[in-house]
Amino acid sequence: MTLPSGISFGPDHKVSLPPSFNVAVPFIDRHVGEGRGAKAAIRTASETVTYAELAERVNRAGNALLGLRLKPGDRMLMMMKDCPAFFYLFWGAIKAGIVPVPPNTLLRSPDYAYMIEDSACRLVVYSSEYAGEVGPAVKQSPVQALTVDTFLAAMAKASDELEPRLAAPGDDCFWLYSSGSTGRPKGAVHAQRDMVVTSELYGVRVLGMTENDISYSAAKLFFAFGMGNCMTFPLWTGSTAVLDERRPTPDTIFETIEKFRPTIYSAVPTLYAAQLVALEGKPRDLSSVRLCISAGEALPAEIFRRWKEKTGTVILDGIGSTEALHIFIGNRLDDYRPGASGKPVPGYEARILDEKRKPVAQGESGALWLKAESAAKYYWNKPEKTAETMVEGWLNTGDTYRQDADGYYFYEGRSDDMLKVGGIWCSPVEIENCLIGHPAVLEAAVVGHADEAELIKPKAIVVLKEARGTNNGGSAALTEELMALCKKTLAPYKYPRWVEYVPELPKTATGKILRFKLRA
Ligand code: 3UK
Repeated sequence: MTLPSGISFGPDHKVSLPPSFNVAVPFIDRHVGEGRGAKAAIRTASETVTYAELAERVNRAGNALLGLRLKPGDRMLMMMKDCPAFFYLFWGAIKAGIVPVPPNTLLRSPDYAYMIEDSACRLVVYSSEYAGEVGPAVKQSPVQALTVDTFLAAMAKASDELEPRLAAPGDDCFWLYSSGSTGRPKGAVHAQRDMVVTSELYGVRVLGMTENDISYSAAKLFFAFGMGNCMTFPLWTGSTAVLDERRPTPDTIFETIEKFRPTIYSAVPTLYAAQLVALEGKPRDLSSVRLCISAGEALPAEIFRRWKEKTGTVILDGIGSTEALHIFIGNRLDDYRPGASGKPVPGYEARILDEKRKPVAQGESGALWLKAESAAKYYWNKPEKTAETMVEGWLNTGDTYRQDADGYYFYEGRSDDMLKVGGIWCSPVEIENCLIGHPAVLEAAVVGHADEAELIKPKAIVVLKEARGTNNGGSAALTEELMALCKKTLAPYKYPRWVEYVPELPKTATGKILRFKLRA
């Protein structure tokens, strides 16, 4: 692929961008001039959007946002399902200089209320499916809120011409919220430059994506992993993205693959495991897929092996993060190792450091630090978290890693208590607080526990107020109640899959729960 005019990468993979530009131009507007106007940019079960239609609707969306009195630099929260309007809002905002913020759509109203307040956003746009959680959050604040359908009606009346708002490569472009083990979600502020870097270095140089690819991601667009694979990279290469708004299950996924015949498929390990179970019952046609990508949590070697055996396709595992924007250590089709995260993506520098922040000897494990040109600039409103995580141009990933003699990186766990469940962050503290809300519960600790596919899910260890008798007072009925309470209060994927009842929890002298003693 020839790079868009004014953009180049040096021999060290460092990007060079015009001092003043707007990233919507190379990702959206460029394609019409390059002859792709009639080509499908997006395909869904109900429509196909061409590159010419996309460019026009992005302009209308930008104008509609300006018409709602948003000004350059203002934030706009978008809780949206995977649909073409996600592209219109996201890129229309960027082209108008407005900062789009697409949160996880599985969250609950207190999370959204917090994000509305923290971001001081001027507008919330949401798919009507999420009204139950977004509605109560917007009622607590004076912010304007619209459903996507109302916004689409405003777009229809707006002009289809929009001058891009010029910015420097390092100017704020969009945010992504990421959760922490304690405290509230952190808004990672990404610059104009960042999507150019991930698309070229990982999308083109690692995946080998071209104009001829068709991408489909079961991981949703709000997740930087899905956003890269199924929006940013297709738009960068002038290829096609397939969107399915449904909750992904093996059936919906196979149906989508058979119908749209994608060449690149991405999902989190939990979905590959579920698909493998479904493939036992019924063979499916995956012949269009040239490569699969996995991220969010480590892909067990056994899932890699069984998938290859069943489908003939390799799954490329890679570690990415919200802060780095996309995958920075990854396997490649011409160089992979099952069970490993792979090797650093060209242009990204990784270091494994000991407690004194000195590099460990090869083969030893330590904290993984990363230097990335696509790294978030800072966390909004969180100078202390920023100072802890982003140090002299390096990102502290919070992961423990080891590099083998052949140069492959192996994930060895987190340095905090955070869990990845289905590839998405999950704080044990949040689940513990929910469990303590049950009248029978005195104390609770939540840790990660491997299921039959070797994937981590939350397990609760509970002390009851009446902790006497069989099973320390616990029963199957109470376990059901506790699970139901968590499913109702928290994002549904966060409920504990197992509950164990104990007479007491191991603690430090100061009363802090020793979660590591409970991980077994
Ligand atoms: C963990 C992995 C082992 C790891 C993400 C691809 O997951 C993404 O972003 P998040 O901010 O989480 C980042 C953390 O998740 N992790 C992710 N991938 C792997 N651990 N093997 C993996 N392959 O703890 C990391 O620090 O939610 C993934 C692209 C974009 C992303 N944002």
